[in-house]
Amino acid sequence: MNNVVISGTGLYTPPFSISNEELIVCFNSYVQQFNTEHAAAIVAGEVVALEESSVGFIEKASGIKSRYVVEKTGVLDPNRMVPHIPERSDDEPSIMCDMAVAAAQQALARAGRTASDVDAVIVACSNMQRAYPAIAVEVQTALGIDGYGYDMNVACSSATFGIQAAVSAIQSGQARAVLVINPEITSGHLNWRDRDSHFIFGDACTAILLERADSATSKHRFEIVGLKLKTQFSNNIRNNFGFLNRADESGIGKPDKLFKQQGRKVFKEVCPMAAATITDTVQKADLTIEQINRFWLHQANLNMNLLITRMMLGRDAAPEESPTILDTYANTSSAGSIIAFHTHQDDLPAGAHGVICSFGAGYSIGCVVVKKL
Ligand code: CO8
Repeated sequence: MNNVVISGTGLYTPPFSISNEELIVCFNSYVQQFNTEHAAAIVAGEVVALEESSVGFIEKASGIKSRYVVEKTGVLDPNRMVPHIPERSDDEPSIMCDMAVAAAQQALARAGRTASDVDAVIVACSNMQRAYPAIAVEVQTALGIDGYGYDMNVACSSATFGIQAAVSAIQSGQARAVLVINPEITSGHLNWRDRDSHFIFGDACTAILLERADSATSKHRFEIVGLKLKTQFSNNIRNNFGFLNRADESGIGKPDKLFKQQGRKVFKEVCPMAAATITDTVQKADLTIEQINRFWLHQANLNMNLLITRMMLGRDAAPEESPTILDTYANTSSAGSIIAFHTHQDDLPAGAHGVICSFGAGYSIGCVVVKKL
């Protein structure tokens, strides 16, 4: 079987950033407006008054200071709190395709490859903007790749599960090189009016080029030396948006058609699962956890990452051992661990080992052990 390397990565960062301060001004103005409009019903006990959000809570509970979005005026309008993303005609490239192409071109350039070297495109993310045709096929055509493409969704673990699919295709000889691309427009399916989660997410797109190790020439090669996927069903992170919604009018407009979670339960249940999965995958790669120079962890919550590394190492990880990008990007779902990998890899010497690990809805955990060549 062919050995496989990650030979290049790319990152598209949307043009707009929203600070916690900006977000709170909008959220609290919405709360004040709601409570004023429903004052009589609140006093009568018929409606529960909404509580304000705060910058201090967000930073302490999550470590998030700002997030990028594809459009911010709609999000920050208290009467709207949804991004303005105009529908495009069928003859124009979709917005997800545009983001994917930008990230993919960077990954190809970093790997020293062109479209003619690639046989497949996997677009893997939490939400596709349409059911079909697959975004991946549109991206494949936009990049000029003669091969095949398909979409897949494993929520926050879409990128690592996509890496596994690419590795299998390259190992078996089905493809020479595969692009795995993660366009996350989380701002479109976040409930910006929900105090518990309005601050959590941001938009971004990452791309990863994987290819046969024996023909890769990039300076940025990471060999895949271990890989494990794990899933366990949970309702604690859920989004009930889907094509059957229109078949029951009573559900239209309910908040469960957007992201919802039991954040505290997720925290408690996912941290030990992630720590155990990483430890097991590292051991199966004939390594010890102490031999891992870098942990590119899923970027949902700073306290989660501190706890997971402490559980594995028996001590606090140094900031450079477990890089943080969620402070400026927030949780970009499947793109998070790949943004950390993309932005914090160039200082590693040949022979260094690292772990890319995602965790999220499903539950789903994807762990990839790599060696810098
Ligand atoms: N401002 C002020 N106070 C608040 C706020 C707020 N915004 N929100 C809650 N509080 C208060 C609560 O009322 C509570 O008060 P009290 O103690 O009086 O009851 C107190 O703060 C503590 O509340 P919590 O217990 O909820 O707070 P936590 O410390 O647990 O922090 C977090 C909440 C940040 C949500 C934390 O639990 C967390 O990060 N959990 C993990 C979440 C996670 O990793 N989720 C993964 C989801 S991502 C994924 O799988 C991809 C899905 C697909 C993408 C969807 C895109 C939209």
